[in-house]
Amino acid sequence: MAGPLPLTFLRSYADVEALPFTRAELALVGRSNVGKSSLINALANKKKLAKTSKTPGATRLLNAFELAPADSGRWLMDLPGYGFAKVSKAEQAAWANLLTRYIEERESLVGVLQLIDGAVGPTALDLQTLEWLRSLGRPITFVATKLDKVRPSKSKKRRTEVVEALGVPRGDILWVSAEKGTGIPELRSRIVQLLTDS
Ligand SMILES: Nc1nc2c(ncn2[C@@H]2O[C@H](COP(=O)(O)OP(=O)(O)O)[C@@H](O)[C@H]2O)c(=O)[nH]1
Ligand SMILES: [Mg+2]
Repeated sequence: MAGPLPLTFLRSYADVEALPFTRAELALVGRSNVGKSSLINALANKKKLAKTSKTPGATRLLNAFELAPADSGRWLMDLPGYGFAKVSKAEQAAWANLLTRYIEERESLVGVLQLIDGAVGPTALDLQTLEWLRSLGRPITFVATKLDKVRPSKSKKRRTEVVEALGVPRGDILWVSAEKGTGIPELRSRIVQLLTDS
């Protein structure tokens, strides 16, 4: 299993046109507060590579992280989270537009990691997003986050709930805890495979 991913933060982009040519990109998609930034930090085993927040909605740009070596052109993208109610409708629409355009238009996008909050289970918005990703034919890897917050007595039921809602085989969902490190080595291997196979 893979050790920490050699990721460096490159920069943030406010629109899709500003992105340069790359070889392969993988994007983290999920609702605001699902644990996208924490996951990037866990993958790299660095505390402050990606900004995490108790205040959802802090990430409103396309944040590019590059897998070493420098200029490999293999990127992991932290995208704006969806479904954060505490900002204006106009601002929500702007973030959603950025996310939508990136996913629909980006040619070097080889796959999407869709994050589902394991402590909450799939939301209506998660399922709507999934339908959209499927309609675009984007390859999806499912990651259920915050495993440490699921009580052992509830774990079996929650796993079944996630499997049924997403409509995929049990083995297609990687359960992780950024906090405890559970499942992180497996996810690192998967990411390296996806980014270097292309
Ligand atoms: N217990 C627990 N909390 C987590 C985990 N991952 C993220 N969080 C917390 O969830 C909140 C949102 O995380 P963040 O990574 O900023 O989410 P983002 O909005 O999707 O980037 C923060 O308070 C994190 O500390 C996890 O694996 N376990
Ligand atoms: Mg974030």
